[in-house]
This record gives sequence, C-alpha cells and structure tokens, in this order.
Amino acid sequence: MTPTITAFERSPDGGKGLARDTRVRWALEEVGQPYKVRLVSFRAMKEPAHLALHPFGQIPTYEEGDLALFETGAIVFHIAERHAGLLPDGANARSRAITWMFAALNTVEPPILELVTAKILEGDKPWSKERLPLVKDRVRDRLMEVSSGLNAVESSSHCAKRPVNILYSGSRLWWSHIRAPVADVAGGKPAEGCVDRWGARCGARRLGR
Ligand SMILES: N[C@@H](CCC(=O)N[C@@H](CS)C(=O)NCC(=O)O)C(=O)O
Repeated sequence: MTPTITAFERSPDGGKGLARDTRVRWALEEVGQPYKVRLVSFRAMKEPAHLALHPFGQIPTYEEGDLALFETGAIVFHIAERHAGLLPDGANARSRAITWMFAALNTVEPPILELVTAKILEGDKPWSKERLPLVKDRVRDRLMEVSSGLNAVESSSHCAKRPVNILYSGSRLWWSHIRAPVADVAGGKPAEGCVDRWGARCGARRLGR
C-alpha cells in the first residue's frame, strides 16, 4: 500500500526542505518506496481532521492503510524496520545506528531548536542580543561533540568493512537539519569534520516533490 505523508502547503522556508517532512521523504526515497503527499495549510493543521492524525497539529504525518503515525523519529524507524537499507543487519550495528537516531533527536536537535527560537521568536526582545551568543555557543559545542563522535565512528575498525553511509543512513538523514544552523553558528563558513560532510550530502540530495 502506498503511504501518504503530510507536508506544509506553504513551507516557511520557501521549499528548501528544512521542514521535517524532508526526513520522512528521504527515508522513503532511500528505500525506494513510492509515496503520496497531502499538503496542509496552517489552518487545516489545527482542525479536527488533522488533529485526529497528529495530536499537536503538526506535520509530517504518515498514513498507511489503517495505520497513522506522527513524530519523525517513529515514522522513520517504522520505515527502517520494514525495508532493507536504512539500518544494518547485525544486532549491535543496528543498535548503534538507532543510538545515533535518538542522539540526533534527543541530544542534538534541542539546542538547535533553541537557536531557532532565540532568533525567530525572541529576536526582538531587549535581552536577545546578550542571550544569542550563549545559545550559539551551546549549538557549536554540541556540534563539535557530534563531529568528534562521528569521526571516531568513521575511523573505527567495525565500520571499515561497511560503507559508513549505509551503516548510518538511518541516522545520517537527521543531519539534513543541522547544516543551516551550522552555517549560521560558523558565520556562514562551512564547519569542519563529519557534520559538514554529512550535511553537504544531505543538502545535495534531490527530493521528489
Ligand atoms: N517532534 C516532531 C516535531 C514536528 C514539528 O515541529 N513540525 C513542524 C514543521 S517542521 C510544524 O508542524 N510546525 C507547525 C506547528 O507546530 O504549528 C517531529 O519530529 O515530527
């Protein structure tokens, strides 16, 4: 059955792929699963029909027969469990890849969201100028940690036998959302290390619209 996902009718980024439906599209395209997209307006997202799919009135959602899912982590994990190619076969390698998925959502994304909030929602507050550098520092520190962690993973012997992009493609796709804040934190210059290399691969990926 062809799944249907939801996405913004008018994405605030003008279609650059920064909205979270990108993660789900990526996972589906990576495994070669065709899908349909239903575009929703900001108003429709808060109406009962959409709230029945997503209790927080957000995108993306995922419908497949009588299954309806929300939360990109759960959706991508669902796809990865049903199709080969996103997660490795070996039990330990699989758990490692899932660890990085959780890390992306639970440890890396929060400070990035804080930066987005500080810039977009709080940028006009009198204290914003003082707070912003602190928030940026936290993002930079976290990204440095990610970069060291991924460099260690790439150079470790258990990865040498397998292309890292396959081993980690289930988690790699999360980094698509890191590139913009990285460029921002680094003053527009590319960041060093894995984060930027992976971000570049993510950014270069074509997504069907
Ligand atoms: N934790 C959720 C976050 C979903 C989310 O924040 N979606 C954004 C678009 S990227 C949204 O719908 N924002 C509109 C709103 O919250 O009203 C996930 O990963 O799926």
